[in-house]
Amino acid sequence: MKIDKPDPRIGAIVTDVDVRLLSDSDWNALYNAWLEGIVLVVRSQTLTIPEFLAYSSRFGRLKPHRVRRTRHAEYPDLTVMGIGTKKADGKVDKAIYDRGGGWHTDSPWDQDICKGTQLYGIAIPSYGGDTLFASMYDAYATLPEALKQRIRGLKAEHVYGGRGRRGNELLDPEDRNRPPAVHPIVRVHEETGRTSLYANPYHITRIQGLGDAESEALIGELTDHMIRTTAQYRHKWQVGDIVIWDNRCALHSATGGYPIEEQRIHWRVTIMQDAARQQRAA
Ligand SMILES: O=C(O)CCC(=O)C(=O)O
Ligand SMILES: [Fe+2]
Repeated sequence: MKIDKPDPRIGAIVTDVDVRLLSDSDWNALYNAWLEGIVLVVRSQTLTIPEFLAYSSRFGRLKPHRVRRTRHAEYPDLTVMGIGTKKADGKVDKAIYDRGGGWHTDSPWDQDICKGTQLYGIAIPSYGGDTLFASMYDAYATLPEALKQRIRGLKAEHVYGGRGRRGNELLDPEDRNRPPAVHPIVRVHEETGRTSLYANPYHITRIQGLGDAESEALIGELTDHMIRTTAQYRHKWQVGDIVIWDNRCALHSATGGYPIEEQRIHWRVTIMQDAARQQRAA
């Protein structure tokens, strides 16, 4: 097994390994490379659904996604991304095509935030469709001191799709108006102990304890800072890539821009950290 880290701040690329046959020491090296690298890419895998789920479960408990209509019928822990980009009338289904576009973390609309998300490349278009990742450790570390002081102790509310409820049409009607989940804007990572910014630009609705205008202004200021970090990794997909990212300390964004007549399909799982760990961190 070979692990490359082109940028020490973000990204680890693993080759020469079959994740079905990992030794204990390779598993430990891989897990640590993920924690340090935030985004871990394992190239050239050939997995069945049960094999992908079994490997994913090594990172933590899997949770079916709130969007029910893209869950796999037989394996609800698995979401299939990218099916149905073209509607029956030939028009683009923007909710499917644009899914994951715009900087965000996954499931901040859930009170238990997820630990990681893992995608497996099944069909990859000939161009476009990259995924971007940004380190929120770096975003926090490079905040001006005055801003660090200002956000200390603040908490923010998040709902699916944020202020515009974007992508809400993917949800079943009974899931569309759930109450917001509340999370601290500054968080300490349960496993690395490092501090990061957690102010999801996409799903955030407001910062508690501030007036509307002040909350909007602060969200804008934090967003500008978060997406400007240079600690970014751009993933160019190949069929057989497994990519897992740490949702506790990174933003990501699908970049779109791939030909509509080509397929871009991924298997996807949401990986949770157990409640006890999260409570300890709170
Ligand atoms: O399709 C992508 O590149 C990313 C999708 C995404 O945001 C997700 O699966 O959470
Ligand atoms: Fe996402």
